[in-house]
Amino acid sequence: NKENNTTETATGDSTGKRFLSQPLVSDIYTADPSAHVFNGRIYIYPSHDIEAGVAEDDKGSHFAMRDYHVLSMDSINGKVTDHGVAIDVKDVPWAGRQMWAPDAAFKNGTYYLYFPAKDKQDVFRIGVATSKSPTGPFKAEANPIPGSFSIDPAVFTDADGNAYMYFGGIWGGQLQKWATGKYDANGSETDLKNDKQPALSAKVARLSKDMLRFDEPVKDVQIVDKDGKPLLAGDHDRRFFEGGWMHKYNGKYYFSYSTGDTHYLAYAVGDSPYGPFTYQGVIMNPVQGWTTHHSIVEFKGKWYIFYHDTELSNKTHLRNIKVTELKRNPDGTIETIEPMGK
Ligand code: FUB
Repeated sequence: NKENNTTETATGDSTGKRFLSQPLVSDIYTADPSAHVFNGRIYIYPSHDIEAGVAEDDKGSHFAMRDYHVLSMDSINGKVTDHGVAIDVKDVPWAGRQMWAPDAAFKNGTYYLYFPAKDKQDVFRIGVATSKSPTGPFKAEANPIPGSFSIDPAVFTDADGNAYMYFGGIWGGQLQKWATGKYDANGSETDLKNDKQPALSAKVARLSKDMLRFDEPVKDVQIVDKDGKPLLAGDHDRRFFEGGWMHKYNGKYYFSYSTGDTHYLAYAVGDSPYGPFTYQGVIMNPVQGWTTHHSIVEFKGKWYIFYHDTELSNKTHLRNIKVTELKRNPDGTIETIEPMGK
């Protein structure tokens, strides 16, 4: 285990840029932080970025990660412990490459790690691995979750005990290749190329009681505007791209996500875990780096957003995770965060 000190003060790099928060760890590159509070401690399940020497392309081939580390801390400004390798791609029987953004859940004494990876046919699937400890090591199931596809699983457990997986991502995340319900290897590498049609939706499915399977057919996560009309594919400032997350506040369901090529973290609110979700606005303006990805968690009465940028490397595939407070207005709307400071 390694420990790092962290504070939540604004920092600047050698070029004089201002950053709202500083990296939580600096001896490995980390991204896509999914944070949870288990037994009063914060556990973070990030991607572990590496320099794999793969050329950059629109498919995200340069994000060639091979394992996951779990990080933890007992307070937001406290020491961060790196618990080492929790699972390696070589220990996942079905996986070929690219361990992308994971998430975790806890139920009945077992911790579940959910993760996307390309299978041996180079198709993204979502796997699950289990452990009796929040920090692993995690043991992978022999096969990906049946019926799973694309990337970025986020598992939300509602007050009634039902757990739902939100997932999906367009472009390199391959969601557009599943538009007909079957994988089309020759499908577009970006989106459906029809800006006037409703945008591709994130997906949601309730998980089985054992947390290892989908318990129902996968459904669309519909995001609509204030008039109830689906956001269109050409609406790049607002439409879903990847990195979905669900949290509940005052009885409302907040679905938040990245807009990808326009680099916003946006959110939409609904009355049920299935939506529809009405677009509300931007949670975070663009960070340094192409990707933006987050999680939202309540800890000791305050809400926090974990996110990443590229402060340490200034390279889009070598990212570092950060945290800052998430503030809300009295009506439940979220204040927009400026990650480069003010
Ligand atoms: O880390 C690889 C990919 O980059 C994630 O799956 C996306 O959400 C983006 O952050």
